Amino acid sequence: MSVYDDARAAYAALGIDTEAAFKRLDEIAVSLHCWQGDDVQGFENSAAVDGGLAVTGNYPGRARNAEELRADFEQALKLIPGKKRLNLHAIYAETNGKKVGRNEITPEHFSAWMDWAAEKNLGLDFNPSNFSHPMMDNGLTLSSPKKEVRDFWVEHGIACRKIAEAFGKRLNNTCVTNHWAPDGFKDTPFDRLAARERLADSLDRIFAEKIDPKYNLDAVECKLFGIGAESCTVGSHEFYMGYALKNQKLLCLDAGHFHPTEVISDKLSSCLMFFDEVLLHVSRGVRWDSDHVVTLTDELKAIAEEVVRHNYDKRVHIGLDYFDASINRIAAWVIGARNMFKALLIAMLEPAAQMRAAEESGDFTARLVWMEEAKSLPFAAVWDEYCRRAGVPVGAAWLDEVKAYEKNVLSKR
Ligand code: RNT
Ligand code: ZN
Repeated sequence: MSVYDDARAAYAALGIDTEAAFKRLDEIAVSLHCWQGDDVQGFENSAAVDGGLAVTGNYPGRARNAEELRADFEQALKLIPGKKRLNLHAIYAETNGKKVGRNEITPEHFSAWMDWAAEKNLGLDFNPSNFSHPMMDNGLTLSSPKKEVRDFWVEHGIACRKIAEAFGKRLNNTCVTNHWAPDGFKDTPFDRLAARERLADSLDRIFAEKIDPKYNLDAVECKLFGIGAESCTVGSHEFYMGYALKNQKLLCLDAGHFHPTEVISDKLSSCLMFFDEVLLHVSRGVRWDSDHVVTLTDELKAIAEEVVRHNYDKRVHIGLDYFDASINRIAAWVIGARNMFKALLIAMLEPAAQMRAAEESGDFTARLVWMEEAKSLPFAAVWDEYCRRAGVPVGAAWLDEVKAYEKNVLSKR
């Protein structure tokens, strides 16, 4: 008997089918964010990263161009089981050295990405890049009081939706486009409403053209505060919750965008009563930072439990969002993505029937016992088997491959 066989039998004794969990997990995609590979720099040779995004660390080997980023990503893909997608930002356009305004980018500037994604059988997701740009006006983009600033970012948003539509068509795979604007105020604004009205108006203009949801779905991402936007964020949770519901957009919930004890796992069941679909930016907030590498925390497990317990497999689009330049960037991708899949698998292996029965009969003692018992079930053996069947390294063995790649490729940059 292998370790997996033992684990499988232990789960079966509780009425849990590990093989069914494998099949279910195979169908859930996780969208990996390209920006972990190059510290959110993109290929524009633009100034330092801003808009409340702060990437710290100077680990050697950052991807400096599209070829390097794709090669690094391919290395990461080999080490992660499960269905993967790639999430791109507009700043990753390839313009052949030509300066192309963000309001002028077209699907052509992403043709190499599309060819590559088609070859690798990867779905693509997309994001307008409303940061690190001279058209940022005192931290404002879509909500700037200056019409020319708003117009520029509206044109950018429109251009991005066209690119996303092209992704969806070319790959025959729906693209999710996430619209996030860092707009906010360091100090207390007098008129919060005016800024919010301008943001809503700009969004209306971006979304004016209908795009077939088969090709592109738009999501809007809120935030409560950020670096340089401590006093007011224009696109707050209430703003986007209202906007998205009224205008039938997806709501994007980023795990690092709320107050430190506020969790998105608790928001899912409420939001999905009223939204058909939501997008997640799975991240890990630490004090004032919203973007640490995703680890197997209680909150990550709770997010996965919500998806699994309520059968949100098709209604929750899972994306990762963090950036750490202080460790090997490929390892950062692998750690976060493997943890996301692992958390989903653990959730699929919980003694759900026992917990539900205990809760329904009002036996909260038994419910607590089962919740605690779930924490020491042999899921590691099941996870290892999942990795083995997917043809990716088991346990920490993947690190050897990352180290070899670092030695042979990254260290030469
Ligand atoms: C920032 C948002 C946003 C970005 C990326 C780069 O707080 O979370 O999603 O991290 O789009
Ligand atoms: Zn995010």
